[in-house]
Amino acid sequence: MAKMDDTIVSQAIIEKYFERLKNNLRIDVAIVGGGPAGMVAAYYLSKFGHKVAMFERKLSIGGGMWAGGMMFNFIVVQDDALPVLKEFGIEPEPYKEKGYYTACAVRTMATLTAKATEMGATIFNGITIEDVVWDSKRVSGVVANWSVVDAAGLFVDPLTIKSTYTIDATGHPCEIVSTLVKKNGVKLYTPTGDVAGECSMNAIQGELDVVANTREVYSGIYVTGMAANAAYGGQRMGPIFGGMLLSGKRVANLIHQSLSSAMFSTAGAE
Ligand code: 48F
Repeated sequence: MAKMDDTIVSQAIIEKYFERLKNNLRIDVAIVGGGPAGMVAAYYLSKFGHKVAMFERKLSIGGGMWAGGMMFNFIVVQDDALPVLKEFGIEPEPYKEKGYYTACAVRTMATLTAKATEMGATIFNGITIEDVVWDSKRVSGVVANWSVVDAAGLFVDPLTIKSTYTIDATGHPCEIVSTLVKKNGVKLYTPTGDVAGECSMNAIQGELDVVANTREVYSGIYVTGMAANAAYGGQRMGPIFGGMLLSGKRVANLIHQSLSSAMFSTAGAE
């Protein structure tokens, strides 16, 4: 084996990371949150050919999916979501009750991640999005910092990434849209003009709500997954995940339509 030089290991990591960071300063879509909804959106948007970067606060992507229900690491999906799983090459097991399927939570999340990155999506983990870029009319990017800076309570100025569209896929807290409202007092496209807040558990209704609520919530920013139900006041649904997958697919389709329209080309174009 050739003699190893520790500084070449460091140099390789530094060069590759900064190349990736520089290459993602202007993107078509910034996805905040690496749970199931965000990951499915990353896959489909990349498949459409858009430049997509996902920012995840934790080192491990996956959000709530890893833990199934109450840390029993299986998920349940229903008939409607099977085409999405099939697209990813995941074959869930039919349960004895008709219309219900089970899948290993860990394997499902790992596969969604593998396929999204294979399709071209870039993932930045360990990064918290603390704010958006806003010109008093439209959201046009995200403001990023290391999650450890936040955890340590340090004051360190963040860096900015410009994106034609932003997706809030932060799950139950709907963090990015909430920050947008709190800081700027904007009126959202929700019935109240504010983040309505998620309602209590009702799996059937929650699954319908999460797909219906997946949309542009303010100019330039969309909500998907539980963030959509938090924004529009939909119900929660627990460890049934079909709605998350369908919501991720829907937000990708909606943004693809907008990016394909005459209004915007790609974020990379000046
Ligand atoms: O919570 P999460 O899995 O959201 P989701 O995709 O799925 C919800 C389900 O897991 C489950 C459910 C199913 O029925 O109800 O709860 O809607 O993933 C959200 C991710 O966003 C990250 C967070 O760490 C998690 O991995 N996140 C939250 N805020 C930020 C963030 C932020 N400001 N910056 C970066 N990442």
